[in-house]
Amino acid sequence: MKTVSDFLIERLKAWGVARIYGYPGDGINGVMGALSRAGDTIRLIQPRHEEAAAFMACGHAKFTDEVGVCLGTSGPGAIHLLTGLYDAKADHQPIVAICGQKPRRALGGEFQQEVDLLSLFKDVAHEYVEMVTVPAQLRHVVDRAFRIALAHRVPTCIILPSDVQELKAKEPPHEHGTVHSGLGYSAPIVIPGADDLVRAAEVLNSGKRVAVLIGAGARHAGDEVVRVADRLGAGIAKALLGKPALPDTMPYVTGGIGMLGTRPSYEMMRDCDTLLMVGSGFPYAEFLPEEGHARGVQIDIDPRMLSLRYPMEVNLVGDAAPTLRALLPLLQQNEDDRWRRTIERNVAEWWQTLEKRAMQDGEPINPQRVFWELSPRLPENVLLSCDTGTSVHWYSRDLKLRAGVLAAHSGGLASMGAAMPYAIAAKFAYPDRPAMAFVGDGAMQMNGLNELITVAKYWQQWKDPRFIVFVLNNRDLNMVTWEQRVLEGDPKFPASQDLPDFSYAAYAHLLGFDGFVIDEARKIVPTLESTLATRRPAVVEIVADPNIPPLPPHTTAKQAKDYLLALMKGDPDAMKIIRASAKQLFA
Ligand SMILES: Cc1ncc(C[n+]2csc(CCOP(=O)(O)OP(=O)(O)O)c2C)c(N)n1
Ligand SMILES: [Mg+2]
Repeated sequence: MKTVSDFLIERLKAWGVARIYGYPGDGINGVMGALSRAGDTIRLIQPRHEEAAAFMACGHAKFTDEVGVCLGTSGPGAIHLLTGLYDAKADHQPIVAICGQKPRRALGGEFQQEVDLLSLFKDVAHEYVEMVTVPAQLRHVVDRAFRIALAHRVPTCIILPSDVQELKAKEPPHEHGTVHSGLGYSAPIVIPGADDLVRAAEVLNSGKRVAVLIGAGARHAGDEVVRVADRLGAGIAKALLGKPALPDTMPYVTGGIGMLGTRPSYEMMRDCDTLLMVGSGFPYAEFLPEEGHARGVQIDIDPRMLSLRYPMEVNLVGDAAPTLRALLPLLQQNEDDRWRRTIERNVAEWWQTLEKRAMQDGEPINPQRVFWELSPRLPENVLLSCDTGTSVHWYSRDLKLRAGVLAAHSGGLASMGAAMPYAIAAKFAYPDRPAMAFVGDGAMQMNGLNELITVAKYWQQWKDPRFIVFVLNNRDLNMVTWEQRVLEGDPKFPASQDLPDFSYAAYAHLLGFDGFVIDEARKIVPTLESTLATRRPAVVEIVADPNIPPLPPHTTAKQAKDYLLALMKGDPDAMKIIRASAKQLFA
Protein backbone atom coordinates (compact mmCIF):
# COMPACT_ATOMS: atom_id res chain seq x y z
CA MET A 1 0.00 0.00 0.00
CA LYS A 2 1.27 3.46 -0.89
CA THR A 3 0.96 5.63 2.21
CA VAL A 4 0.61 9.37 2.53
CA SER A 5 4.29 9.38 3.53
CA ASP A 6 5.29 7.47 0.38
CA PHE A 7 3.34 9.98 -1.67
CA LEU A 8 5.06 12.86 0.17
CA ILE A 9 8.48 11.50 -0.70
CA GLU A 10 7.43 10.91 -4.31
CA ARG A 11 6.22 14.48 -4.55
CA LEU A 12 9.41 15.87 -2.97
CA LYS A 13 11.41 14.02 -5.59
CA ALA A 14 9.16 15.42 -8.29
CA TRP A 15 10.05 18.88 -6.94
CA GLY A 16 13.71 18.01 -7.44
CA VAL A 17 14.63 17.33 -3.82
CA ALA A 18 17.69 15.08 -3.57
CA ARG A 19 18.48 15.54 0.11
CA ILE A 20 16.60 16.18 3.34
CA TYR A 21 18.24 17.35 6.56
CA GLY A 22 16.30 15.79 9.40
CA TYR A 23 16.08 14.07 12.73
CA PRO A 24 13.61 11.35 13.75
CA GLY A 25 11.01 10.95 16.47
CA ASP A 26 7.68 9.17 16.91
CA GLY A 27 5.84 12.14 15.44
CA ILE A 28 7.55 11.68 12.07
CA ASN A 29 8.25 7.95 11.92
CA GLY A 30 5.80 7.35 9.08
CA VAL A 31 7.87 9.65 6.88
CA MET A 32 11.10 7.96 7.99
CA GLY A 33 9.60 4.63 6.90
CA ALA A 34 8.84 6.07 3.48
CA LEU A 35 12.36 7.53 3.20
CA SER A 36 13.76 4.13 4.01
CA ARG A 37 11.57 2.52 1.33
CA ALA A 38 12.68 5.14 -1.19
CA GLY A 39 16.25 3.76 -0.93
CA ASP A 40 18.93 5.95 -2.43
CA THR A 41 16.60 7.94 -4.67
CA ILE A 42 16.49 10.60 -1.96
CA ARG A 43 18.83 10.97 1.01
CA LEU A 44 18.25 11.74 4.62
CA ILE A 45 21.19 13.54 6.24
CA GLN A 46 21.18 13.32 10.01
CA PRO A 47 22.75 16.18 12.00
CA ARG A 48 23.12 16.23 15.82
CA HIS A 49 20.31 18.72 16.42
CA GLU A 50 17.25 19.90 14.52
CA GLU A 51 18.54 23.48 14.64
CA ALA A 52 21.50 22.31 12.58
CA ALA A 53 19.09 20.56 10.18
CA ALA A 54 17.30 23.83 9.54
CA PHE A 55 20.58 25.74 9.17
CA MET A 56 21.72 23.07 6.70
CA ALA A 57 18.54 23.47 4.68
CA CYS A 58 19.09 27.23 4.69
CA GLY A 59 22.76 26.74 3.82
CA HIS A 60 21.73 24.53 0.92
CA ALA A 61 19.50 27.31 -0.37
CA LYS A 62 22.22 29.93 0.10
CA PHE A 63 24.85 27.89 -1.74
CA THR A 64 22.66 26.52 -4.55
CA ASP A 65 19.60 28.79 -5.02
CA GLU A 66 17.48 25.64 -4.68
CA VAL A 67 14.91 24.88 -1.99
CA GLY A 68 16.42 23.42 1.18
CA VAL A 69 14.35 20.84 3.04
CA CYS A 70 14.48 20.03 6.75
CA LEU A 71 12.45 17.67 8.84
CA GLY A 72 11.74 17.19 12.53
CA THR A 73 9.41 15.42 14.87
CA SER A 74 6.48 16.94 16.76
CA GLY A 75 7.01 19.14 19.81
CA PRO A 76 10.70 19.57 20.69
CA GLY A 77 11.94 18.62 17.23
CA ALA A 78 9.74 21.21 15.58
CA ILE A 79 10.75 23.85 18.13
CA HIS A 80 14.43 23.15 17.48
CA LEU A 81 13.97 23.93 13.78
CA LEU A 82 12.87 27.50 14.45
CA THR A 83 16.22 29.32 14.43
CA GLY A 84 17.16 27.98 11.01
CA LEU A 85 13.74 28.92 9.67
CA TYR A 86 14.14 32.48 10.96
CA ASP A 87 17.58 32.55 9.37
CA ALA A 88 15.92 31.71 6.04
CA LYS A 89 13.24 34.33 6.59
CA ALA A 90 15.76 37.04 7.48
CA ASP A 91 18.00 36.29 4.49
CA HIS A 92 15.17 35.60 2.01
CA GLN A 93 15.91 31.93 1.35
CA PRO A 94 13.48 29.26 0.13
CA ILE A 95 13.22 26.39 2.58
CA VAL A 96 10.49 23.90 3.39
CA ALA A 97 10.18 22.43 6.89
CA ILE A 98 8.29 19.17 7.36
CA CYS A 99 7.16 18.51 10.93
CA GLY A 100 5.42 15.64 12.58
CA GLN A 101 2.45 16.16 14.89
CA LYS A 102 0.55 14.03 17.39
CA PRO A 103 -2.28 11.90 15.93
CA ARG A 104 -5.44 13.83 15.07
CA ARG A 105 -7.51 12.07 17.73
CA ALA A 106 -5.16 13.33 20.48
CA LEU A 107 -4.92 16.96 19.36
CA GLY A 108 -6.21 19.41 21.93
CA GLY A 109 -5.66 16.86 24.69
CA GLU A 110 -2.41 18.16 26.18
CA PHE A 111 -0.86 14.98 24.90
CA GLN A 112 2.85 14.34 25.38
CA GLN A 113 4.88 16.52 22.96
CA GLU A 114 1.75 18.24 21.73
CA VAL A 115 2.58 21.79 20.68
CA ASP A 116 0.29 24.02 18.67
CA LEU A 117 2.54 23.94 15.63
CA LEU A 118 0.32 26.12 13.45
CA SER A 119 0.74 28.88 16.00
CA LEU A 120 4.42 28.12 16.60
CA PHE A 121 5.26 28.53 12.90
CA LYS A 122 2.73 31.26 12.21
CA ASP A 123 5.25 34.06 12.45
CA VAL A 124 8.27 32.55 10.76
CA ALA A 125 6.36 30.71 8.01
CA HIS A 126 3.41 33.07 7.76
CA GLU A 127 3.55 32.94 3.97
CA TYR A 128 2.52 29.30 4.16
CA VAL A 129 2.08 26.92 7.08
CA GLU A 130 -0.52 24.19 6.83
CA MET A 131 -1.48 20.99 8.63
CA VAL A 132 -2.49 18.05 6.46
CA THR A 133 -5.53 16.40 8.04
CA VAL A 134 -6.72 14.07 5.25
CA PRO A 135 -4.73 12.28 2.53
CA ALA A 136 -6.31 14.07 -0.43
CA GLN A 137 -5.00 17.38 0.98
CA LEU A 138 -1.32 16.44 0.88
CA ARG A 139 -0.64 17.05 -2.79
CA HIS A 140 -1.63 20.68 -2.91
CA VAL A 141 -0.05 21.42 0.50
CA VAL A 142 3.30 20.15 -0.77
CA ASP A 143 2.95 21.91 -4.11
CA ARG A 144 2.05 25.20 -2.48
CA ALA A 145 4.78 24.96 0.18
CA PHE A 146 7.39 24.59 -2.57
CA ARG A 147 5.97 27.10 -5.00
CA ILE A 148 5.49 29.78 -2.36
CA ALA A 149 8.94 29.16 -0.85
CA LEU A 150 10.54 29.56 -4.28
CA ALA A 151 8.44 32.42 -5.54
CA HIS A 152 8.75 34.55 -2.40
CA ARG A 153 12.10 33.20 -1.13
CA VAL A 154 10.69 32.38 2.29
CA PRO A 155 10.45 29.43 4.67
CA THR A 156 7.22 27.43 4.51
CA CYS A 157 6.03 24.58 6.69
CA ILE A 158 4.08 21.35 6.29
CA ILE A 159 2.67 19.73 9.45
CA LEU A 160 1.77 16.06 9.27
CA PRO A 161 -0.03 14.32 12.15
CA SER A 162 1.49 10.89 12.72
CA ASP A 163 -1.71 8.95 11.96
CA VAL A 164 -2.17 10.76 8.65
CA GLN A 165 1.38 9.73 7.66
CA GLU A 166 0.29 6.06 7.76
CA LEU A 167 -2.98 6.37 5.85
CA LYS A 168 -3.41 5.18 2.29
CA ALA A 169 -2.36 7.87 -0.18
CA LYS A 170 -5.22 9.48 -2.05
CA GLU A 171 -5.40 11.86 -5.00
CA PRO A 172 -8.15 14.49 -4.75
CA PRO A 173 -11.41 13.15 -6.27
CA HIS A 174 -13.05 15.03 -9.14
CA GLU A 175 -15.82 16.60 -7.11
CA HIS A 176 -16.85 19.79 -5.35
CA GLY A 177 -14.57 21.07 -2.60
CA THR A 178 -11.31 19.60 -3.83
CA VAL A 179 -8.04 21.19 -4.93
CA HIS A 180 -6.07 20.02 -7.98
CA SER A 181 -2.55 21.36 -7.95
CA GLY A 182 0.44 20.71 -10.17
CA LEU A 183 4.21 20.73 -10.08
CA GLY A 184 6.90 23.19 -10.98
CA TYR A 185 8.05 26.74 -10.72
CA SER A 186 10.32 28.73 -12.94
CA ALA A 187 11.26 32.18 -11.82
CA PRO A 188 10.34 35.04 -14.13
CA ILE A 189 12.91 37.51 -15.35
CA VAL A 190 11.76 40.77 -13.84
CA ILE A 191 12.71 44.05 -15.48
CA PRO A 192 11.28 47.44 -14.48
CA GLY A 193 9.18 49.45 -16.89
CA ALA A 194 10.87 51.67 -19.49
CA ASP A 195 9.76 54.94 -17.82
CA ASP A 196 11.18 53.90 -14.50
CA LEU A 197 14.49 52.98 -16.11
CA VAL A 198 14.64 56.42 -17.71
CA ARG A 199 13.96 58.08 -14.34
CA ALA A 200 16.67 55.97 -12.72
CA ALA A 201 19.13 56.84 -15.48
CA GLU A 202 18.41 60.55 -15.04
CA VAL A 203 19.33 60.33 -11.34
CA LEU A 204 22.47 58.28 -12.00
CA ASN A 205 23.63 60.40 -14.95
CA SER A 206 23.34 63.60 -12.95
CA GLY A 207 25.56 62.20 -10.17
CA LYS A 208 29.15 63.37 -10.01
CA ARG A 209 30.14 61.08 -7.15
CA VAL A 210 28.24 57.83 -7.42
CA ALA A 211 28.47 55.08 -4.81
CA VAL A 212 27.19 51.56 -5.51
CA LEU A 213 26.24 49.21 -2.68
CA ILE A 214 25.64 45.55 -3.52
CA GLY A 215 24.25 42.70 -1.43
CA ALA A 216 23.39 39.04 -1.86
CA GLY A 217 20.91 39.96 -4.60
CA ALA A 218 23.83 40.99 -6.83
CA ARG A 219 25.62 37.66 -6.60
CA HIS A 220 24.77 36.71 -10.18
CA ALA A 221 25.22 40.24 -11.47
CA GLY A 222 28.91 40.94 -10.84
CA ASP A 223 29.73 41.75 -14.48
CA GLU A 224 26.72 44.02 -14.85
CA VAL A 225 27.53 45.89 -11.64
CA VAL A 226 31.06 46.47 -12.90
CA ARG A 227 29.88 47.74 -16.27
CA VAL A 228 27.44 50.18 -14.67
CA ALA A 229 30.05 51.35 -12.14
CA ASP A 230 32.60 51.88 -14.92
CA ARG A 231 30.13 53.92 -16.90
CA LEU A 232 29.33 56.10 -13.89
CA GLY A 233 32.88 56.31 -12.55
CA ALA A 234 31.58 54.84 -9.29
CA GLY A 235 33.09 52.80 -6.50
CA ILE A 236 31.44 49.63 -5.20
CA ALA A 237 30.90 48.71 -1.55
CA LYS A 238 29.70 45.26 -0.54
CA ALA A 239 27.34 44.42 2.29
CA LEU A 240 28.41 41.25 4.06
CA LEU A 241 26.23 38.86 2.05
CA GLY A 242 27.38 40.53 -1.17
CA LYS A 243 31.06 39.85 -0.43
CA PRO A 244 31.41 36.96 -2.90
CA ALA A 245 29.56 38.89 -5.64
CA LEU A 246 32.73 40.73 -6.72
CA PRO A 247 36.41 40.00 -6.10
CA ASP A 248 38.13 42.03 -3.39
CA THR A 249 41.08 42.38 -5.71
CA MET A 250 39.39 45.08 -7.82
CA PRO A 251 40.86 48.55 -7.25
CA TYR A 252 37.55 50.37 -6.80
CA VAL A 253 35.77 47.70 -4.75
CA THR A 254 35.84 49.34 -1.34
CA GLY A 255 34.97 46.14 0.53
CA GLY A 256 32.59 45.73 3.44
CA ILE A 257 30.40 48.38 4.99
CA GLY A 258 29.17 49.09 8.50
CA MET A 259 30.72 47.96 11.77
CA LEU A 260 32.62 45.25 9.88
CA GLY A 261 33.35 47.57 7.03
CA THR A 262 36.27 49.47 5.64
CA ARG A 263 37.28 53.10 5.80
CA PRO A 264 37.02 53.58 1.99
CA SER A 265 33.39 52.35 2.09
CA TYR A 266 32.66 54.68 4.97
CA GLU A 267 34.19 57.65 3.16
CA MET A 268 32.55 56.82 -0.14
CA MET A 269 29.11 56.75 1.50
CA ARG A 270 29.83 59.95 3.43
CA ASP A 271 31.00 61.89 0.37
CA CYS A 272 28.86 60.53 -2.47
CA ASP A 273 26.10 62.54 -4.11
CA THR A 274 24.28 59.52 -5.56
CA LEU A 275 23.62 56.04 -4.20
CA LEU A 276 22.79 52.98 -6.30
CA MET A 277 21.81 50.05 -4.11
CA VAL A 278 21.48 46.61 -5.69
CA GLY A 279 20.00 43.58 -3.92
CA SER A 280 20.84 44.58 -0.38
CA GLY A 281 18.97 44.93 2.88
CA PHE A 282 22.05 46.24 4.72
CA PRO A 283 20.49 47.47 7.95
CA TYR A 284 22.77 50.15 9.43
CA ALA A 285 21.56 53.47 8.06
CA GLU A 286 24.28 55.45 9.83
CA PHE A 287 26.78 54.00 7.35
CA LEU A 288 24.70 55.14 4.36
CA PRO A 289 24.64 58.77 3.22
CA GLU A 290 22.85 61.18 5.48
CA GLU A 291 19.28 61.72 4.31
CA GLY A 292 19.13 64.44 1.69
CA HIS A 293 22.86 64.28 0.94
CA ALA A 294 22.50 61.88 -1.96
CA ARG A 295 19.92 61.00 -4.57
CA GLY A 296 19.09 57.33 -4.54
CA VAL A 297 18.18 54.51 -6.91
CA GLN A 298 17.51 51.03 -5.62
CA ILE A 299 17.04 47.71 -7.39
CA ASP A 300 15.51 44.78 -5.54
CA ILE A 301 13.54 41.74 -6.58
CA ASP A 302 11.43 42.09 -3.45
CA PRO A 303 9.35 45.30 -3.40
CA ARG A 304 9.13 45.05 0.38
CA MET A 305 12.84 45.82 0.62
CA LEU A 306 12.67 49.04 -1.40
CA SER A 307 13.28 52.48 0.15
CA LEU A 308 13.68 50.85 3.52
CA ARG A 309 17.17 51.91 4.55
CA TYR A 310 17.39 55.16 2.61
CA PRO A 311 14.56 57.19 1.05
CA MET A 312 15.20 56.42 -2.61
CA GLU A 313 14.08 58.62 -5.45
CA VAL A 314 13.62 55.73 -7.87
CA ASN A 315 12.65 52.26 -6.68
CA LEU A 316 13.05 49.53 -9.26
CA VAL A 317 11.56 46.08 -8.83
CA GLY A 318 13.72 43.74 -10.83
CA ASP A 319 16.34 41.05 -11.09
CA ALA A 320 19.74 42.62 -10.61
CA ALA A 321 21.50 41.44 -13.78
CA PRO A 322 18.81 42.06 -16.42
CA THR A 323 17.77 45.33 -14.77
CA LEU A 324 21.36 46.63 -14.85
CA ARG A 325 21.68 45.43 -18.45
CA ALA A 326 18.52 47.35 -19.36
CA LEU A 327 19.83 50.43 -17.56
CA LEU A 328 23.27 50.44 -19.16
CA PRO A 329 22.33 51.86 -22.59
CA LEU A 330 20.65 54.78 -20.83
CA LEU A 331 23.74 55.70 -18.85
CA GLN A 332 26.27 58.25 -20.05
CA GLN A 333 29.98 57.74 -19.75
CA ASN A 334 31.29 59.86 -16.89
CA GLU A 335 34.44 61.47 -18.28
CA ASP A 336 35.55 62.97 -14.98
CA ASP A 337 37.59 60.32 -13.21
CA ARG A 338 38.57 62.28 -10.10
CA TRP A 339 36.02 60.56 -7.81
CA ARG A 340 37.02 57.13 -9.08
CA ARG A 341 40.71 57.92 -8.60
CA THR A 342 40.10 59.13 -5.05
CA ILE A 343 38.30 55.88 -4.26
CA GLU A 344 41.09 53.81 -5.78
CA ARG A 345 43.68 55.69 -3.77
CA ASN A 346 41.67 55.18 -0.58
CA VAL A 347 41.29 51.47 -1.33
CA ALA A 348 45.01 51.01 -2.00
CA GLU A 349 45.89 52.81 1.22
CA TRP A 350 43.36 50.81 3.16
CA TRP A 351 44.87 47.49 2.07
CA GLN A 352 48.21 48.78 3.33
CA THR A 353 46.62 49.72 6.65
CA LEU A 354 45.09 46.26 6.93
CA GLU A 355 48.41 44.65 6.17
CA LYS A 356 50.10 46.71 8.88
CA ARG A 357 47.36 45.86 11.36
CA ALA A 358 47.63 42.18 10.45
CA MET A 359 51.37 42.13 10.90
CA GLN A 360 51.26 43.52 14.45
CA ASP A 361 52.03 40.92 17.09
CA GLY A 362 49.25 39.45 19.18
CA GLU A 363 49.26 37.65 22.49
CA PRO A 364 49.84 35.07 21.23
CA ILE A 365 48.14 35.36 17.81
CA ASN A 366 46.72 38.39 16.05
CA PRO A 367 43.73 36.79 14.27
CA GLN A 368 43.94 39.29 11.41
CA ARG A 369 47.29 37.80 10.46
CA VAL A 370 45.74 34.36 9.85
CA PHE A 371 43.07 35.76 7.54
CA TRP A 372 45.64 37.94 5.81
CA GLU A 373 47.96 35.00 5.13
CA LEU A 374 45.06 32.80 4.07
CA SER A 375 43.92 35.17 1.28
CA PRO A 376 46.55 34.31 -1.33
CA ARG A 377 46.29 30.62 -0.40
CA LEU A 378 42.52 30.24 -0.75
CA PRO A 379 41.83 27.42 -3.17
CA GLU A 380 39.87 28.39 -6.24
CA ASN A 381 36.23 27.35 -5.89
CA VAL A 382 36.48 27.20 -2.12
CA LEU A 383 33.20 27.16 -0.19
CA LEU A 384 33.29 29.50 2.80
CA SER A 385 31.09 30.00 5.80
CA CYS A 386 31.61 32.37 8.66
CA ASP A 387 29.93 32.41 12.04
CA THR A 388 28.71 35.38 14.04
CA GLY A 389 31.54 36.67 16.22
CA THR A 390 34.75 38.59 15.67
CA SER A 391 35.72 36.20 12.88
CA VAL A 392 33.17 37.96 10.71
CA HIS A 393 35.13 41.21 11.11
CA TRP A 394 38.33 39.60 9.85
CA TYR A 395 36.49 37.60 7.20
CA SER A 396 34.76 40.73 5.97
CA ARG A 397 37.85 42.95 5.98
CA ASP A 398 41.01 40.92 5.64
CA LEU A 399 40.02 38.02 3.44
CA LYS A 400 40.58 38.90 -0.20
CA LEU A 401 38.11 36.81 -2.17
CA ARG A 402 38.68 36.13 -5.82
CA ALA A 403 36.04 35.29 -8.43
CA GLY A 404 34.38 31.89 -8.14
CA VAL A 405 34.28 31.59 -4.35
CA LEU A 406 30.91 30.82 -2.77
CA ALA A 407 30.19 31.97 0.77
CA ALA A 408 27.39 31.99 3.31
CA HIS A 409 26.76 33.79 6.56
CA SER A 410 23.76 34.36 8.79
CA GLY A 411 23.21 38.00 7.90
CA GLY A 412 19.76 39.21 8.87
CA LEU A 413 19.41 36.98 11.92
CA ALA A 414 23.15 37.11 12.71
CA SER A 415 22.80 33.86 14.61
CA MET A 416 25.70 32.08 16.20
CA GLY A 417 26.05 28.45 15.26
CA ALA A 418 25.28 28.62 11.54
CA ALA A 419 28.74 28.33 9.99
CA MET A 420 29.31 24.64 10.65
CA PRO A 421 25.90 23.45 9.35
CA TYR A 422 26.26 25.74 6.32
CA ALA A 423 29.65 24.25 5.49
CA ILE A 424 28.26 20.72 5.80
CA ALA A 425 25.38 21.55 3.46
CA ALA A 426 27.88 23.13 1.06
CA LYS A 427 29.90 19.90 1.00
CA PHE A 428 26.83 17.82 0.22
CA ALA A 429 25.93 20.18 -2.61
CA TYR A 430 29.49 20.38 -4.02
CA PRO A 431 31.40 17.34 -2.71
CA ASP A 432 34.30 17.98 -5.08
CA ARG A 433 35.09 21.44 -3.69
CA PRO A 434 36.98 22.25 -0.46
CA ALA A 435 35.08 23.94 2.37
CA MET A 436 36.24 26.23 5.15
CA ALA A 437 34.32 27.45 8.17
CA PHE A 438 35.44 30.31 10.44
CA VAL A 439 33.99 29.84 13.88
CA GLY A 440 34.49 31.43 17.32
CA ASP A 441 35.06 29.27 20.37
CA GLY A 442 31.62 30.32 21.66
CA ALA A 443 29.92 29.13 18.50
CA MET A 444 32.02 25.96 18.56
CA GLN A 445 30.84 25.23 22.08
CA MET A 446 27.25 26.17 21.20
CA ASN A 447 26.90 23.61 18.43
CA GLY A 448 30.02 23.46 16.25
CA LEU A 449 31.60 20.68 18.28
CA ASN A 450 28.51 18.55 17.87
CA GLU A 451 28.30 19.11 14.16
CA LEU A 452 31.93 18.04 13.81
CA ILE A 453 30.57 14.61 14.72
CA THR A 454 28.27 14.92 11.71
CA VAL A 455 31.35 15.66 9.59
CA ALA A 456 32.98 12.54 11.05
CA LYS A 457 29.92 10.55 10.03
CA TYR A 458 29.88 11.66 6.40
CA TRP A 459 33.21 13.05 5.22
CA GLN A 460 34.40 9.86 3.57
CA GLN A 461 31.55 10.23 1.08
CA TRP A 462 32.89 13.59 -0.14
CA LYS A 463 35.14 13.46 -3.17
CA ASP A 464 37.33 16.31 -1.93
CA PRO A 465 37.68 15.48 1.76
CA ARG A 466 38.91 18.94 2.75
CA PHE A 467 36.65 20.39 5.40
CA ILE A 468 38.69 22.92 7.35
CA VAL A 469 37.39 24.56 10.49
CA PHE A 470 39.24 27.61 11.77
CA VAL A 471 38.42 28.10 15.45
CA LEU A 472 39.23 31.46 16.99
CA ASN A 473 39.98 30.28 20.50
CA ASN A 474 40.02 33.54 22.49
CA ARG A 475 38.23 32.10 25.56
CA ASP A 476 35.76 34.93 25.26
CA LEU A 477 32.45 35.86 23.65
CA ASN A 478 34.62 38.54 22.21
CA MET A 479 32.32 40.38 19.81
CA VAL A 480 29.86 41.04 22.60
CA THR A 481 32.65 41.95 25.04
CA TRP A 482 33.60 44.73 22.61
CA GLU A 483 29.97 45.75 22.18
CA GLN A 484 29.66 46.06 25.96
CA ARG A 485 32.72 48.30 26.05
CA VAL A 486 32.13 50.46 23.00
CA LEU A 487 28.35 50.63 22.75
CA GLU A 488 27.41 50.45 26.44
CA GLY A 489 30.50 51.91 28.12
CA ASP A 490 30.62 48.87 30.42
CA PRO A 491 33.75 46.94 31.29
CA LYS A 492 33.99 43.29 30.32
CA PHE A 493 31.66 41.24 32.54
CA PRO A 494 33.57 37.99 33.02
CA ALA A 495 30.52 36.05 34.27
CA SER A 496 28.80 36.52 30.93
CA GLN A 497 31.84 36.70 28.66
CA ASP A 498 34.54 34.24 29.75
CA LEU A 499 34.50 30.87 28.03
CA PRO A 500 36.06 27.68 29.31
CA ASP A 501 39.15 26.66 27.40
CA PHE A 502 38.91 23.49 25.38
CA SER A 503 41.32 21.66 23.14
CA TYR A 504 39.70 21.86 19.72
CA ALA A 505 42.73 20.25 18.12
CA ALA A 506 42.68 17.28 20.52
CA TYR A 507 38.97 16.88 19.87
CA ALA A 508 39.71 16.84 16.15
CA HIS A 509 42.20 14.00 16.71
CA LEU A 510 39.55 12.12 18.67
CA LEU A 511 37.32 12.26 15.60
CA GLY A 512 40.10 11.08 13.29
CA PHE A 513 40.74 14.52 11.78
CA ASP A 514 43.87 16.58 11.56
CA GLY A 515 44.15 19.02 14.43
CA PHE A 516 46.54 21.98 14.44
CA VAL A 517 47.24 24.65 17.01
CA ILE A 518 48.50 28.05 15.96
CA ASP A 519 49.95 29.59 19.11
CA GLU A 520 52.99 31.28 17.62
CA ALA A 521 53.05 33.62 14.64
CA ARG A 522 55.75 31.60 12.87
CA LYS A 523 53.35 28.63 12.72
CA ILE A 524 50.68 30.47 10.73
CA VAL A 525 51.92 29.95 7.18
CA PRO A 526 53.19 26.35 7.54
CA THR A 527 49.96 25.34 9.29
CA LEU A 528 47.79 26.87 6.57
CA GLU A 529 49.84 25.04 3.98
CA SER A 530 49.64 21.66 5.69
CA THR A 531 45.92 22.10 6.25
CA LEU A 532 45.30 22.75 2.58
CA ALA A 533 47.36 19.72 1.62
CA THR A 534 45.52 17.35 3.94
CA ARG A 535 43.31 14.53 2.72
CA ARG A 536 40.88 14.59 5.65
CA PRO A 537 38.94 17.15 7.64
CA ALA A 538 40.99 19.44 9.82
CA VAL A 539 40.50 21.76 12.76
CA VAL A 540 42.87 24.69 13.04
CA GLU A 541 42.77 26.13 16.52
CA ILE A 542 43.97 29.72 16.54
CA VAL A 543 44.92 30.86 20.02
CA ALA A 544 43.61 34.33 19.34
CA ASP A 545 44.31 37.49 21.28
CA PRO A 546 40.96 38.76 22.61
CA ASN A 547 42.34 42.26 23.18
CA ILE A 548 42.85 43.25 19.56
CA PRO A 549 39.93 45.57 18.90
CA PRO A 550 37.72 44.94 15.88
CA LEU A 551 37.93 48.66 15.16
CA PRO A 552 34.91 50.09 13.35
CA PRO A 553 35.83 52.08 10.22
CA HIS A 554 34.86 55.24 12.03
CA THR A 555 34.51 55.90 15.75
CA THR A 556 32.12 58.49 17.09
CA ALA A 557 33.21 60.67 19.98
CA LYS A 558 30.62 58.96 22.17
CA GLN A 559 31.92 55.49 21.29
CA ALA A 560 35.48 56.55 22.07
CA LYS A 561 34.39 58.05 25.37
CA ASP A 562 32.33 54.99 26.36
CA TYR A 563 35.23 52.75 25.44
CA LEU A 564 37.69 54.65 27.62
CA LEU A 565 35.20 54.88 30.48
CA ALA A 566 34.60 51.13 30.22
CA LEU A 567 38.30 50.47 30.59
CA MET A 568 38.55 52.86 33.54
CA LYS A 569 35.65 51.13 35.27
CA GLY A 570 37.86 48.16 36.09
CA ASP A 571 37.93 46.13 32.88
CA PRO A 572 40.05 43.07 33.71
CA ASP A 573 41.96 43.42 30.43
CA ALA A 574 42.35 47.20 30.41
CA MET A 575 46.12 47.46 30.17
CA LYS A 576 46.43 44.78 27.50
CA ILE A 577 43.70 46.42 25.48
CA ILE A 578 45.25 49.84 25.62
CA ARG A 579 48.51 48.41 24.35
CA ALA A 580 46.85 46.41 21.54
CA SER A 581 44.56 49.28 20.52
CA ALA A 582 47.44 51.72 20.36
CA LYS A 583 49.37 49.36 18.07
CA GLN A 584 46.36 48.87 15.80
CA LEU A 585 45.63 52.57 15.62
CA PHE A 586 49.25 53.44 14.84
CA ALA A 587 49.13 50.91 12.02
C1 LIG B 1 22.29 32.43 18.99
C2 LIG B 1 22.99 33.67 19.39
N1 LIG B 1 23.20 33.94 20.70
C3 LIG B 1 23.84 35.07 21.06
C4 LIG B 1 24.26 35.97 20.11
C5 LIG B 1 24.97 37.26 20.53
N2 LIG B 1 26.38 37.16 20.11
C6 LIG B 1 26.84 37.69 18.97
S1 LIG B 1 28.46 37.42 18.74
C7 LIG B 1 28.60 36.62 20.19
C8 LIG B 1 29.93 36.12 20.67
C9 LIG B 1 30.46 35.04 19.84
O1 LIG B 1 31.55 34.47 20.53
P1 LIG B 1 32.55 33.51 19.80
O2 LIG B 1 31.81 32.51 19.00
O3 LIG B 1 33.50 32.99 20.81
O4 LIG B 1 33.29 34.48 18.77
P2 LIG B 1 34.26 35.70 19.16
O5 LIG B 1 33.44 36.95 19.06
O6 LIG B 1 34.80 35.47 20.52
O7 LIG B 1 35.32 35.67 18.11
C10 LIG B 1 27.37 36.56 20.85
C11 LIG B 1 27.17 35.96 22.18
C12 LIG B 1 23.99 35.67 18.75
N3 LIG B 1 24.33 36.48 17.77
N4 LIG B 1 23.38 34.50 18.43
MG1 LIG C 1 35.38 33.67 21.32
